[in-house]
Amino acid sequence: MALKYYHAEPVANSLKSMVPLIEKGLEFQSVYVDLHEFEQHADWFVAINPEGQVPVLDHDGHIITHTTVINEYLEDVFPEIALRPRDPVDAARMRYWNKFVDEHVMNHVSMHGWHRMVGIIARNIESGKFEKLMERIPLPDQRKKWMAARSGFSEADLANATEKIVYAVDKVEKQLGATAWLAGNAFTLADINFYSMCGMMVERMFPELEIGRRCPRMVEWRERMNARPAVARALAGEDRTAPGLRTWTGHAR
Ligand SMILES: N[C@@H](CCC(=O)N[C@@H](CS)C(=O)NCC(=O)O)C(=O)O
Repeated sequence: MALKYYHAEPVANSLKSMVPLIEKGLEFQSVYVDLHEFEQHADWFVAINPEGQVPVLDHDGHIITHTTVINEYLEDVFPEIALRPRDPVDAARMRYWNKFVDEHVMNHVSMHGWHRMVGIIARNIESGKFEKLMERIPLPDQRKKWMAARSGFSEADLANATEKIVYAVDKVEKQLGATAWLAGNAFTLADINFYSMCGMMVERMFPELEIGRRCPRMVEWRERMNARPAVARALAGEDRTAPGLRTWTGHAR
């Protein structure tokens, strides 16, 4: 049995499937894909994932993509340490939250992240070179996102994204008033999902929301997440996302 996990820095999607791998005590080979070098669009990587995105799980040669799919796959194949409730009603609750995070949270937090961070990377690349890099991006929407990051997202789009994030944190806060974890009284993939996409960084990204005051239960939940050894181990991976740390050198494997 061999597991290989292709990923970038331990944040957002790359973190979201790394935590279950570690929670389940699975041995896996970690393969770092350098987004700053556009390795996700290089031939060697697109041969593995034609969509040119991280993360990717390779299980004995079976390629699994998209974090929610990867995480459910891990539950199906390695059920011993369960992160999905065995009770179908509770499992449905977990999937409700996963759907909410995937469809209504991830893209909005991501837009702010791209605006602040990826924008710096994109603007550091000289014209001509940038357009060439864009041609290699397999997903049309992803190409548009890179171009928007370079020119800057509109104020209206950013404000709309913030509004959706406020709705999401208030919704989570309310849920945590009723249950200890998002999908009920057990820690599940839904907690890992919201934490990776929003919960771990919402205060840092949006100080103006005063999350500490607005969402005290979410802050307490986040501390419980941080205290999990698997989360701490995943976060200990090298983080090279800070803008300015890297500039594009133009060589892709
Ligand atoms: N729905 C996908 C989203 C994957 C995704 O957005 N990956 C980002 C990193 S967090 C990526 O590869 N970005 C680089 C790019 O698209 O150029 C999943 O759940 O895995």
